[in-house]
Amino acid sequence: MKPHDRKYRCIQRIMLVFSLLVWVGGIQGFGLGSKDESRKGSGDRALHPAIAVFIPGVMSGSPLYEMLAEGVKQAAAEKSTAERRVTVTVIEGGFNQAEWEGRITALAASESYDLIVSSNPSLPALAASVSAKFPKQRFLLLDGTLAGNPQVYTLRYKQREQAYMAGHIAALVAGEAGYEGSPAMRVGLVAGQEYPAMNEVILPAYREGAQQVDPQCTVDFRVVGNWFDAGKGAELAADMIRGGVKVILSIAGGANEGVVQAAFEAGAKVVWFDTNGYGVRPGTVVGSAVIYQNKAAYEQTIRFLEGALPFGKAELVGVAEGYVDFIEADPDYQASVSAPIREKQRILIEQIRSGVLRLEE
Ligand code: RBF
Repeated sequence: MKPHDRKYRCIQRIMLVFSLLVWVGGIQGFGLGSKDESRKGSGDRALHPAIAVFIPGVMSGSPLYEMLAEGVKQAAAEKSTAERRVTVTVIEGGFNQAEWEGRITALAASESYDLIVSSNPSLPALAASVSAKFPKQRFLLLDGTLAGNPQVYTLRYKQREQAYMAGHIAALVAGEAGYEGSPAMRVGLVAGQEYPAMNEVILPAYREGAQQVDPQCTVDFRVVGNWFDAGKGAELAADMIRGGVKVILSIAGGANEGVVQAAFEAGAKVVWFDTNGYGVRPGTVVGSAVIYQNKAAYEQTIRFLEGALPFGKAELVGVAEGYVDFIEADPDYQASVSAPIREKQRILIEQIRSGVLRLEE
């Protein structure tokens, strides 16, 4: 072999090795690129939808939040296949309400979730603010209302119906217990905090329902100041009971436990809100005016996963639509409330269900 041939072969080999290196590097580069894409989520997410459930508070003690997470998870499980995994991440926002907008902004900024689900009357305003900064982020919000924002769908419950049924049973049971010493019947309401849905819908409707039983009935309304302090709940309930209140509606999250304990110790009664609460303290809880938020969360998540959730729309559902109810079919209700009272409550529920009694909002 001539020296210049050897040189030529050598150059050829170097070029071959070089082009192989470029080729392999190219593949690796492409591979890294696609991994990056999936880390950001966009490539993978078209196939595998990701949902964040933001709990404005903590789940424990707040039935609406427990039902929210349950319904979303059920829908995700049902819509997941080997090819299309739907993931659900539940994030507890904690009790510091000043932090919620920052937490939701961070969720949107991560670009990790196709949908942020939450539940609370204060959420639509926060979502409106975050949606303006992140035009691709979409929200499914229950127990609140906002129409006309193309990134937000809301579903609110007819809480006038729910609170009216609670007031009606409270006054019936209080009437049977008697209100010796007081000039007129008084029923109690303990709330976690004051907010428009409480002051403008729930409290007035509770009073209205009680006044259908006794037009002179008044409401002793107390506020815990947070959604967790069971000691404060017990203190407020005990004070009410000393003042002659025999039945208390408790809407105070974790503080409900304190209200029930105080009522039990004093022989007073409690009406439960949002879920079936008879089992919390059988014999003390005499009514359960509920919202089927697990059903709503499940159905609306299914709608989203099918591409059919009407963003921009605000819907309102109640007894007639099957989302608000009063639980009668429970042995603890039947054991702790007399037959004549249950009959009167049954008639009221029937009137609301059939539309004979219309409680518009
Ligand atoms: N309800 C709860 O049970 N637990 C909570 O932690 C809770 N936090 C709330 C925070 C805000 C800012 C507002 C406006 C309401 C909150 N509620 C909470 C009340 C809840 O949205 C609903 O009105 C009641 O559960 C009655 O259905």
